Amino acid sequence: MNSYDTATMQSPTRAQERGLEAHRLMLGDCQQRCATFPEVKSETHPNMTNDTQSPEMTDGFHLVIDALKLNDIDTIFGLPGIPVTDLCRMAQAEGMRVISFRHEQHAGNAAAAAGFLTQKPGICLTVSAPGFLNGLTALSNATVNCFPMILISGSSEREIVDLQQGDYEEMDQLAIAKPLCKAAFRVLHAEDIGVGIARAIRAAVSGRPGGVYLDLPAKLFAQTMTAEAGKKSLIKVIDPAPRQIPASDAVKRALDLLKGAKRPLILLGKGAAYAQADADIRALVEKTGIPYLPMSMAKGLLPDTHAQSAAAARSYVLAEADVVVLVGARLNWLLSHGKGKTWGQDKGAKQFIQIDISPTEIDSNVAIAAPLIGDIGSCVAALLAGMGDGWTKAPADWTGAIAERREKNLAKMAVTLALRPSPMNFHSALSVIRDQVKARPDAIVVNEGANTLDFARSIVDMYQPRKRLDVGTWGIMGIGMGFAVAAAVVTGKPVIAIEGDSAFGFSGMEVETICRYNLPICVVVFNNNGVYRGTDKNPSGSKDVAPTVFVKNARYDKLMEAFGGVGVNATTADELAKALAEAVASGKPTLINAVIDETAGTESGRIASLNPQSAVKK
Ligand SMILES: Cc1ncc(C[n+]2csc(CCOP(=O)(O)OP(=O)(O)O)c2C)c(N)n1
Ligand SMILES: [Mg+2]
Repeated sequence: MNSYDTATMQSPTRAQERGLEAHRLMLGDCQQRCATFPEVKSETHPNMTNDTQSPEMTDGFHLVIDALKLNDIDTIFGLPGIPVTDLCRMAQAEGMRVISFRHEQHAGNAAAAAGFLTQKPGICLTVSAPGFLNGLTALSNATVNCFPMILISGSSEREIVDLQQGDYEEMDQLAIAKPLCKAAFRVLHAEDIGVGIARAIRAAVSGRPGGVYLDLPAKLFAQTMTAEAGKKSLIKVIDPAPRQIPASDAVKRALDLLKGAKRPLILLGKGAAYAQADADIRALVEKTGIPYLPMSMAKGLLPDTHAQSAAAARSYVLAEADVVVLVGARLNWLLSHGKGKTWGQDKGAKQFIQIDISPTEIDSNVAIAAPLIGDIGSCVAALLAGMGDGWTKAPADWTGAIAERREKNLAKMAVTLALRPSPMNFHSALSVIRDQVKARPDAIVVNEGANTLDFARSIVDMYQPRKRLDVGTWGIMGIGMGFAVAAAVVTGKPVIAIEGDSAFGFSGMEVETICRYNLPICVVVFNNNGVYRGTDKNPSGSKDVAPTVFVKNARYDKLMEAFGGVGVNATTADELAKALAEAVASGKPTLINAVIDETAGTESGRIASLNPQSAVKK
């Protein structure tokens, strides 16, 4: 059967309007009847709304909303347009929080951050083709970072798309999304919406979390069915992320290895932060006395000021450790793949205990002596139980040697942080932010840039779990405002976004979104006039500036003022401290243009070794 129906042939909006209109009529009819005859409510069958006893109807729009709500999903990050405009409106009308962005990538990043913070899949809603593609970067990034999110995108008509007949925003979105996320589904019939959402939720949060794509063709939204059948078709997902208990022999193998360690080290990754097993992770560190290193988004799982933190002696511990316990941390480029100079290649073989939910992560870069497969909470609990009460603490000569280096490095850093150069450099500006975060440890820090990222990560101490969101596994620019909006929306806590001026540019227009929803976000733009620094020259003599250089002395604070927020131009550490304290205390959307010495940064920040250099001298 040719399934073009007249509604589709005309235009998707007409079809949607009819669906909405039918719903309004039913709603109005019911409200009127209930007001006039209050008793009708109790007498009438719940699925019958009028005197002719025709069954109450529902449609694709409402089934999507009902399915999300049934699964305790109460927020959508998105951007309206055909065919999801009414979905946005109706979701808001039905009590969901709908946060509408200026570009889908930032809505997607917000969904990803919400997923990381809550363990529930964040929802990003986009229009077809271009909107979908804009959201796809975030979906893919979420998958790489193991953040649970669902990108729900409207799409054009299958029959036209598959014959490539040139539909409005024609694109085979499902095929494009599939290799870039953890799972991808399409729903063609309203009665399958419940299953589609259930499958998407499970795929996003179970096992290793990730991004899921859900394709909803325009025609689906106006499809109707009886409310009763619709309700029955929905699925409340039970135990969406089941615990995965590690095998007891694997626990024993890990403990046997750890017992013999002379220079043990614990490495906490963002998987450990995601797990929300904070008390047990802290107990593991403290019971064993083992020094630990947090990856950037695991900072604050234990306060960075903790006596066992080896962050200030990082190179020493990575090179010298003999047994390393990886807790939700992958041996990817961020950890130099577990080998080479960073890991003290001349100092004998290192042995790894790796806790991960995914068995295929093991041996991905180096041999893993003791894999421990399961969810992080269950694995850490099993280790603690296996240790019992008499566990011997890490050797004092090892912890003492680390403490000595740490104190020396911290003292050196304290001197640098106390300096007040003019103009500000990264250290003096970040020392002020460091003090503010210490005063408000519940504030969430969002951080991107190159130098701005690297310096902030090491200078700004975190005190509580899941308070730091940054560029993650890919080192991607553009997460800033999306992450900041999500953090403010899902936690209600103050957010401090520490942004390189280049990094900020990727999502800068979302300051309007921040103002529109009046979110307690203070953006601090580290303005050094460019990518890495503002001093590059164009060697050709033509009038274009160098590719890494921006307009000098730009006033990013004016952007925030344009939408009614507070803008401050800070040229000294004192001005920055005052403006930041006021922003955090007031909760008013604020942007501080922090003027940084344009010569202060270095090319590529701390990953210059990854930057290919030309061998040809011209
Ligand atoms: C999506 C994306 N595009 C480009 C890059 C390359 N890149 C890395 S850092 C960076 C910007 C660094 O400049 P800025 O944010 O001003 O930080 P600064 O070093 O000046 O403090 C860029 C463009 C990236 N990581 N991600
Ligand atoms: Mg810069």
